[in-house]
Amino acid sequence: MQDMTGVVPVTSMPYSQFKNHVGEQVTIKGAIHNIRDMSDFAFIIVRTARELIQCVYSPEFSDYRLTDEVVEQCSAKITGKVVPSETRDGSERYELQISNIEILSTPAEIPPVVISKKQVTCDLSTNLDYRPVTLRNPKERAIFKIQEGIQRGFREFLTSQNFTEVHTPKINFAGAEGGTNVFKLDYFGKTVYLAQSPQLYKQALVPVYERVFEIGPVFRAEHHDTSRHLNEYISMDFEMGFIEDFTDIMNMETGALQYIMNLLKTEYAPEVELLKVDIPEVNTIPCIRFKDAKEMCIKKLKNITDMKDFEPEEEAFLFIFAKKQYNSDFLFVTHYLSAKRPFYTMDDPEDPEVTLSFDLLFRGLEITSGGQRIHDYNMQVEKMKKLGMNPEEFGTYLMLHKYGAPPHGGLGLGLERLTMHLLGFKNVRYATMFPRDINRVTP
Ligand code: AMO
Repeated sequence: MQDMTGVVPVTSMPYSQFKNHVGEQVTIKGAIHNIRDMSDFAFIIVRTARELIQCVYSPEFSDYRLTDEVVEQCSAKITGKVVPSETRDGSERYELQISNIEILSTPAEIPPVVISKKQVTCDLSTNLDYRPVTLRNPKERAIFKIQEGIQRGFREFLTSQNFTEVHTPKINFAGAEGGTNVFKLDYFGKTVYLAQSPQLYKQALVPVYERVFEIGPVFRAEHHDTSRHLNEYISMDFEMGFIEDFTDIMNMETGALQYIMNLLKTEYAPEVELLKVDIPEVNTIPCIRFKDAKEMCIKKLKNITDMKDFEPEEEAFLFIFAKKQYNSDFLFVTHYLSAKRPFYTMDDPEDPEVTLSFDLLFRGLEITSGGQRIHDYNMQVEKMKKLGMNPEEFGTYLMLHKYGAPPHGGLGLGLERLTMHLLGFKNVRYATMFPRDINRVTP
């Protein structure tokens, strides 16, 4: 064998390069996505990693003759001459006049769902049942390219702001968020829990790195089948030390969202165009206190029963309010009731009934929770006792406070929820590559 050089040349010519090779023979590798055979010639659409490339077969172009081996979903190496193609709107496009097709692999069966049309038209459940196949549809795969852009933007922005990327354990000694939605696991005879969030660990890392972030899976044992809850989702978290107050966290999130939306516009333009994504302007994000927002909702909407949180119709109303009043798709709601926030949340010293916390609503859906944390040891132990928790069970978490932590805070942003509302989906599963919910653990 020859020595490894560390270089793997791209063997497929990207479509963006075609304009520099008009009249030349080039080679692309991809899957045969669609064949439209017109007896004396055929349009063969080739799906490469991010593009669909139109290739045209005619016996006039070369000695190559199309065979029955060329079927949809076979992998192939196609060689042809780059020529400008005729477009209805006169826009500049190119196609390949095929001079050879080398088959690299052949599918054993025809896919059970049609993926070569503009859109996958089967119902959601069937779409998810055949996910490895339906994801090949350009619109389906574009969803997750956009999702990649969101994560990438979050990562790039925070890295530029001196955050250190970390990975915390997903098998934990306790649930971090309280409530009943925690998965229990038998761990060599001991009961342990799947991480509901990286909360306890990201806080522990503040005295180490000052600013940390994590993008990773978290688990919630949601017992209901809703359009916005998953049992496993990707949480984009950060935590930062030496904050002046919790508005530092909200400012940092605003910066991250500005960066993400800009990145999508520039580097994800093909997917934004394909999915007709309505990218929100993020200039400044307005803030409203929970109490004021609640009063407004009660005045405008009838039958509000939950006084401690928002019901979906209140969130929808708050979106209309933010849009009308501030022309914003985002709205920070602050100072949630202490009774509704987890044990690590800092109460407002001026009014201990409320917390120094916030949610971010995007087009009427909660996509983020965050706030300032308790950093004082005695205060944290007291709060745990008040909530009926046993501080001894949280000994390793409390090392953070016991051995000194700066004022700090952070947030968690649900990746699938942000993707869902950015793309205008009614169900979070459309924005989840391989969803896990109460009825689904495959594929
Ligand atoms: P919270 O529990 O509010 O806060 O979760 C943060 C964000 O995660 C998303 N989310 C979900 N997405 C899909 N399916 C679910 N079942 C689900 N549950 C939550 C939402 C939500 O806003 N530790 C805190 C964050 C922090 O304070 O740093 C936490 O996890 O978008």
